[in-house]
Amino acid sequence: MNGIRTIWNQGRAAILGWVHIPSLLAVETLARCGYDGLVIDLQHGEADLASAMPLLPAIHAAGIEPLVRMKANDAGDIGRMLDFGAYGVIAPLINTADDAARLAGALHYPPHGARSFGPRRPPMRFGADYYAKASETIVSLAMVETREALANLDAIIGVEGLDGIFIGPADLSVALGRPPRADTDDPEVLAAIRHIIARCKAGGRRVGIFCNDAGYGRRMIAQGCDLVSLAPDLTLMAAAARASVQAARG
Ligand code: 3PY
Ligand code: MG
Repeated sequence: MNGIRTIWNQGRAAILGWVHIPSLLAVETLARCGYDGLVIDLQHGEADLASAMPLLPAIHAAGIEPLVRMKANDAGDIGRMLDFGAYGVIAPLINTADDAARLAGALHYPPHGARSFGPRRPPMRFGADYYAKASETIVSLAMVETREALANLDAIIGVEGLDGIFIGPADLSVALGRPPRADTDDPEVLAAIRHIIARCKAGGRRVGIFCNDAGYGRRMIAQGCDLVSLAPDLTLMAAAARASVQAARG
């Protein structure tokens, strides 16, 4: 079973870390800080497929789930990440039910999808019969972060084979004519976020959101989110470094 799904089945929300720096040592360290999983960001982080590969088992070795945020909704790339030990997939810019169906197709073996068979790491964890249970070992979230996605929200939510929606607040803000921001309190963007959460609940789907601030993450969990990501490694490092230098200067 996937640890994130276990947390959801217990009625709790999962808290994820976010990786922009594809350093093995940094990821091994972050993986032992209490998160339920780490997301390697292939879209806006420095990792590519090759540099992400050794990070996946390192995260699993710490007892938490390795997830990836893909750089695009690409079945070939998603298949490679799954074959090498990603147990969660977040796909950006899912704007239509067709986009969502293509994502679902990339995640599941036939007859539920079109994933090609060739897992390298997952059988080490889940055994030789991985093929039969692969779908339950993976959590999957389609990112809703455009006006088009908002317009097609119920159709996207209705696609079978995905766990739910992950909200990208920066792109969503831009889509609504606001500056790109996480942790936003802009009334129109907040209304869109609340709407997405409510439609996911109504459709029986999980919902998560990218956050920086822990307090904002708590608020989002209180408003119904099943999963929040907190400040990326680079953001945490810069904030701690800035505070440290400032404190020393007095
Ligand atoms: C967004 O806020 O748009 C994201 O994709 C989070 O990284
Ligand atoms: Mg985005």
